[in-house]
Amino acid sequence: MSTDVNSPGHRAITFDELVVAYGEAIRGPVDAGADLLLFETITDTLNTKAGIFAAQKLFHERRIDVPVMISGTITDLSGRTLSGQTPTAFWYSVRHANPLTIGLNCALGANAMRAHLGELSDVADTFICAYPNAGLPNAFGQYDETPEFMAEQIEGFAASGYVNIVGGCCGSTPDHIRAIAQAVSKHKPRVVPEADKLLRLSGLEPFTLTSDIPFVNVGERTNVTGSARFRKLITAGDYTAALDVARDQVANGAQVIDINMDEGLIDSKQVMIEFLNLLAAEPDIAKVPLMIDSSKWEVIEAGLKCVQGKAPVNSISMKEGEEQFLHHARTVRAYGAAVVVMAFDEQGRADTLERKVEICSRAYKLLTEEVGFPPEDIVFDPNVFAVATGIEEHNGYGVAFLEATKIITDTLPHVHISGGISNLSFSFRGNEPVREAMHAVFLYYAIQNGMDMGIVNAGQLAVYESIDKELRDACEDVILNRREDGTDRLLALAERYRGSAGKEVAAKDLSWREKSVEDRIAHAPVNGITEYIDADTEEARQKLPRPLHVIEGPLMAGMSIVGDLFGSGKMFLPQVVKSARVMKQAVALLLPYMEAEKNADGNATGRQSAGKVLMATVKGDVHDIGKNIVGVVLSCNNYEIIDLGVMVPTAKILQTARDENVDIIGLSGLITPSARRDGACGRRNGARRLRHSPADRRGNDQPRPHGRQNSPALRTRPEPSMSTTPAAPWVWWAICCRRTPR
Ligand code: THG
Repeated sequence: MSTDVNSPGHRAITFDELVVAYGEAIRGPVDAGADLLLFETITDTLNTKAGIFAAQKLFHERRIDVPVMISGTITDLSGRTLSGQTPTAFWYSVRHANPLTIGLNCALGANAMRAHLGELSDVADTFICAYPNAGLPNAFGQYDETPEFMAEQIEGFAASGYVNIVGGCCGSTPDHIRAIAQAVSKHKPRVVPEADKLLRLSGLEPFTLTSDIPFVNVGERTNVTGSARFRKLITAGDYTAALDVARDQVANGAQVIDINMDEGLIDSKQVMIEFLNLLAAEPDIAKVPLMIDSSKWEVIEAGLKCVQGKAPVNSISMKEGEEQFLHHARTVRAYGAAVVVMAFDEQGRADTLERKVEICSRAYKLLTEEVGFPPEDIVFDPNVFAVATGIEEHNGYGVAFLEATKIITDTLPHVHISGGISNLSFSFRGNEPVREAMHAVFLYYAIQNGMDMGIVNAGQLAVYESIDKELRDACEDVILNRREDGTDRLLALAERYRGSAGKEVAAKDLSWREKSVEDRIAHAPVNGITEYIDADTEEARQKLPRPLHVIEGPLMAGMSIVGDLFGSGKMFLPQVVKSARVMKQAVALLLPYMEAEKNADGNATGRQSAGKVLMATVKGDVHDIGKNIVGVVLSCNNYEIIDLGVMVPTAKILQTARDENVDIIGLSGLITPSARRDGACGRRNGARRLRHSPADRRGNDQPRPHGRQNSPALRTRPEPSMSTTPAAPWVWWAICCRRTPR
C-alpha cells in the first residue's frame, strides 16, 4: 500500500525486496528446525504473497516442505483487511500456498471476528485457525476481556463448527488459554469441506465462476492496442482519465478487466506497474480481478508483483517450446495466479480445429501432470480470428473455434474457454452495428459450446434476439460458414449499417417506436435504451389507471423477457445492467406519483397497514433495483416497509426483525456472492456440496444453491418465492415470519 497519502501509486518497498527480506526471515527459523511457519497479522495480502513466494523458493532449493499457516487480520468494521480484501478474496489470493491453516488473529476481539471466521470456514478447504485479542486495548493499553468471557466467545466458534485450532493473541494470558482449551474441548473440530473445482479469482472481492454465471465478461477497453482512446490517455500520462476507462467497464458489467500496455512507444513494464499501483487505490475498480495481458513475459511478471488478488495471466503458450512454457506456468502458479493459455505452439498459431484441440490437449497434460496446475485455473484461448476478410481460408475460423471449444470442454475436465471476441470482426472496423451483431451471434453459439469467458467491450454488446433478422442471418452465414457467398452478402448488407457507428444495433431500427406505449416500454429494458423511457413512461402513466400499473404491466413484461433471455444465454450481465438502468429511470419518474396517490389514499380512507415488511439486500451484494421495485409495489398496497439498504449482515436483519416485530422479511441477492453461510441467505448444510461441471453451464438441470433459513426462532417456509428463470442473475427470498395473525 502507499505510505504517502498524496501519492496513491507510491510504494515504499518492491515485491522483489520483500521476497529477499522474507527469504532471510524464513531461513532463520527453518535453519533452527522450525516445524511450522506462520504468516500472521496480515494486513496486506500482496506482502504475504511475496512471503509465500520466498518460502516456496527456499523449500524448492532445499527440497523440503515446511507446513505454512496463514492468518489475516480484520481491523475495522468494514469486514476487510487493511488493503481492502474481504475474507474470501484473501483466501483465494493465498490458496496456492496450500497452507495447513488459514485464519484470523489479533484485531478487535473474538466477537468482531466471528462473522469473518464463518465466511472463511465456509470457503476454505483447509484447517481454520483463530486467535483473537482479548478485546480491544483500553485507554491504558490493557485488555479487558476476562478468560471466561473470551473462552465463551471462542467456544461459540467451535460450537458453530468454524474452527480447527484456536488460541489467544494480544492480551491473552495463560489463564485465558486454559479457559479457552477447556471450553472448546466439548466440541468437535470443524470438518474441512471439499472445494469444487471452480475457477476462483479475486480482486478486493472474490469472483467464483459457478454454473450460475453463463459467461464472464472481461473488459477489453483498458488495452493500449485495443483502444485508441486508452492509448492516448496512457501515452499522455493522464492516468486519472485512464482509470475512468477501467471504472466504466466495471460499471458496465465487466466482471474482470483486461489490462494491456503493449505499445512500442511506452515503457510497457513501467506503465503496467504504475497503472496497477494506482488502480489498487480505487476500490470500485480493484474489487474485480485484473487480467494481466501482455505478449512480453517480463511485463506479465511485473504485473503479478503488483496485484494482491488472484489474477488471471493473459497469456502463456508453447510458442517458444515446452521448457519455456513450463517455466512460465510454474512462475504463474508461484504468484498464485490463474492462466490463459493461447493455442500456439512451436509451429505458430492454431487455426484449424485439429491444431486447436491438439495444442490445448498437449498443454493440459503438461500443466496438470508436470506442473501440478489446478485444471480449474486453466483458461484455454483457441484463437478468435477475423472472419469475412475476403481470404477464403479464413472462412472456417468461426466454425473451427466453435467446434474446438466443444471438444476441449468435453475432453479436458474443469478448464475454461476464453477469447478476444472483437478480433472476429476486424474486417468491419468502423461499422459498429455490424461488429456488434457478429459478436452477439458468435457468443450465442460459442456459449452453447462451452465458452464461459470472453474479452469484450462490456458497454457495447448487442442482444442476439434484437438484431435485425436479415443482419443476424448474414452474420450466421459467415460465422457458421454456411454459404460460399456469405462474406459478399454480409459486406453488401453492412453498407446499410455504415454511418451509425457507436449506435445500438437495435436502436438503428426505430420501427418499435410505432408500437403501442405498452410495447415500447417493454422494449426499452430488453434493449437497454434510456432515450425514450421518460416520455413513454409519462404517456403510459396518463393512459393507465394507476402509476403502479405501469410497473406491474409493461415494465415487468420487459424485465420478464430480460430474465428469459439471460436464462437462455442470449443476454449477458452488461446488458442486464443496462436493463436495470432503464427500469430505475422509469421507476424514479413514477415514484412521486405513487407517493402522492398513497398519501391521498391514506388520508381519505385512513386504511390500516396491511403488515410490516423488512427488506434488505444481503451482505455480499449491492444490487437493489428489484428490491426497490418490490418495496414500491408493496408500499402501494399499504404495507409498511423497513428497508435496511444493501450489504446488510445477517445479524442486523434478524435483530431488526425482532425489534420491529415485522411480518415478512424479504431479502435480495445475486445468488453467487450471497449464498454463503454468513451472507444472510441461510445456512448451507455442510454435507451438501454442489458440483458443477462444464455440462452444467450448458444449461442442464442441476442442484442450485438456494439459501435455506433454519433459524428455529422464525417459522420459515423455505424457498417460497423463487422467481424468474433458472439462470437469472437475481433471486428473491421471502421469509414469512408472522407468528400471530393480525
Ligand atoms: N486473446 C487473448 N487476449 C487478447 C486477445 C485474444 N487480448 C487482446 C485482444 N485479443 C482482445 N482485446 C481487444 C480489444 C479491442 C479490440 C479487439 C480486441 C478492438 N478495438 C477496436 C479496433 O481495433 O477496431 C478499437 C476501437 C477503438 O479505438 O476504440 O477491436 O484474442 N487471450
